[in-house]
Amino acid sequence: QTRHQGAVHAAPADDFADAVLAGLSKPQKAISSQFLYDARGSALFEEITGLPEYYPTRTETAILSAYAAEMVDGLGADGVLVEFGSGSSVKTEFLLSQLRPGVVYVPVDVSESALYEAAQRLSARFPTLDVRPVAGNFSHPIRLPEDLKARPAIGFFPGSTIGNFGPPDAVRLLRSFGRALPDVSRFIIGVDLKKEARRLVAAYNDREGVTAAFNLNLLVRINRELAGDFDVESFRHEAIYDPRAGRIEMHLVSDVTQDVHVLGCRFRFKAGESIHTENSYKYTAEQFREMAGAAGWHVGRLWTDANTDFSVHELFG
Ligand code: AVJ
Repeated sequence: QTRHQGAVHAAPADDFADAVLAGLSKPQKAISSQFLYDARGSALFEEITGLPEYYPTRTETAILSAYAAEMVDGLGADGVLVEFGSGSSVKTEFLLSQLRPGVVYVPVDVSESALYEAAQRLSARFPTLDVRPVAGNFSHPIRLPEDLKARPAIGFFPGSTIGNFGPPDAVRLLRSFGRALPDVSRFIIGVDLKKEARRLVAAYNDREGVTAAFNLNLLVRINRELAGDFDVESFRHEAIYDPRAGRIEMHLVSDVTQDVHVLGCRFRFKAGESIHTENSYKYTAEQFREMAGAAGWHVGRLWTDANTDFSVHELFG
């Protein structure tokens, strides 16, 4: 079995149909993890964040709630907070509650409905906050509103979403965040840390099977949106830790030899053959700092939990 070649890039093809047809045509079938998040996938991910085995969300939340004041110290009333891939902006509230009246919050997300709902909620909770949503995919160049380009800014990228990118892509993404932000900016980013393989695998293979449902939902989505005929029952979720690459890989493994059709194209699976659906890289604090440096950032403070399960880094442009 050669399941370790062929990286899943976080955004080569934005179009779901193109990504699926191209991805299923590769020797190691692979579909980018960005496509796991349809409405059902997003709801299942929310459920994952509350699972006992899935430590990242609760650990990062605890770090943000303890150190929010330090993270945004010095940002004046003319400041801007830019969040990349803001989603529901739940973690952002810790930072927003520490900001001066008049500060502008710019959530950037592909989902316009998520942007709208977050803007409504945050404007109600923080009446003096100026919310200026930007619709866009953070893995493409983002344009800040013209009048904000010379303001002091803090970029925010929580959730260890950076973990979906292997080192070269992570460096490229960090560099593009630097280009999107005003010249002298601070960047606050959450990064999951390397740890015992057993705990990592448990976090991506929970006992309740929520992560399995999250992964298998990709096949349900293909069936619905791309006229697919995947027999979902004949695929199983697999999460493995590759210690050399330092990453969790999620796969959908076919239990049997079978043909599947998507948009009229036929794809063959041998028994045991998989579709690679996600990489979740784990970085030591030193590895992450090295990548940030390679992307042109200066490193600042580092916040972690007592167990050093998760890290929040401060970078400077
Ligand atoms: C949202 C990319 C940070 O890698 O931990 C959770 C996604 N996949 N369980 C992660 C995920 C399976 C998550 N990120």
